[in-house]
Amino acid sequence: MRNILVTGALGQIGSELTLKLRERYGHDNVIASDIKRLQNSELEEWQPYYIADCTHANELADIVKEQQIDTIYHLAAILSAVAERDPLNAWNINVNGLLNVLEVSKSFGCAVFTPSSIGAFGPSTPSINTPQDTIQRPETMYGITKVSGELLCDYYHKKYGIDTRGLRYPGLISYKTLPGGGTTDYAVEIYYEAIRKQKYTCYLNPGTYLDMMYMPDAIKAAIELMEANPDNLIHRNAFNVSAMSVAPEDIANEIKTIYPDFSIEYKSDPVRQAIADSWPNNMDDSCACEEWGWKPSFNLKTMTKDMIEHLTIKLH
Ligand code: NAD
Ligand code: AKB
Repeated sequence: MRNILVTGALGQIGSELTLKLRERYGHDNVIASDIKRLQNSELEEWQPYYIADCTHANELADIVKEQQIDTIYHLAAILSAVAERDPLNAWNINVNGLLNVLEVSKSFGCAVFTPSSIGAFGPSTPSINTPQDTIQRPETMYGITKVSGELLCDYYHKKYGIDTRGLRYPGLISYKTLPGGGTTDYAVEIYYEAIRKQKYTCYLNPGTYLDMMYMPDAIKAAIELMEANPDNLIHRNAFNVSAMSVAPEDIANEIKTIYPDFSIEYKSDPVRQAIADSWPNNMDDSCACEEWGWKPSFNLKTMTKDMIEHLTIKLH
């Protein structure tokens, strides 16, 4: 039986992963935590819930000890666009927060899942079919924290035998919780605006190809990786995973098959455009396929249909 702690549980991934973990391992065996205080109306849905700041190791240690946690899904982090506005805070949360999780896991023998990102690559990385093992010289603070996180997780596995595992997620698209300030957020916003206004102004230029994935696949990947036979894992902490490589006009064209009057225009934001231009167009995720059987279930067409169906209910 697993006793799981999720940090950053109220974020875009955590709000869906926590529910899935509770379905799979039993509601009370999955403890949600975040730095945010819950509204009264949310309390019942989220219990068991703790307020915990990952930069305070003692707060994590107290929960792990009290709840006899054996597995931590560490999702608390600052995303790429927000990180560029406050790089020191991003370093503190993304790196020192992870170090605290790893130290607590060393003390109490927990397994750790930590997401990395396409942001761990940079302009000198081959951008087409980006290999699993390649040049990683990111030029954003987010990317620097993500490469550091991959290396720290490898270090704690090799030196202390901690069962650390992780994925390089692409941009994630979902309808439940809005993204937390990344470069790929447009790929969520475009669906909301398609339903609300039938038009969208995109902050990335046409032709900006990036890897993307629908949230159900992202959740499936995290759970499958954590359940995989460790003997088969060579790349423990930073598996490339992708479901599709798309540019803004590809999503717009797919939305038009459902809303023929939908239109997109472009007004590039220089900061996010520069970040996107430094990331891969499409990653090679064959190591994830070979080592633990990764296979996405959604493509652009099936994801768009599902997003629009769910958002139509949510927004009306
Ligand atoms: P998010 O911004 O939606 O959620 C992060 C959560 O962490 C928020 O609820 C926030 O309140 C919480 N948090 C912030 N500071 C904290 C602190 N000091 N202590 C505890 N909690 C704190 O992020 P997300 O999209 O859910 O991302 C989760 C992880 O996945 C991150 O490591 C991110 O880099 C990675 N990732 C996300 C995507 C994506 O597209 N969503 C893609 C690649 C990688
Ligand atoms: C971001 O854009 O910062 C995230 C990511 C791809 O890591 N969505």
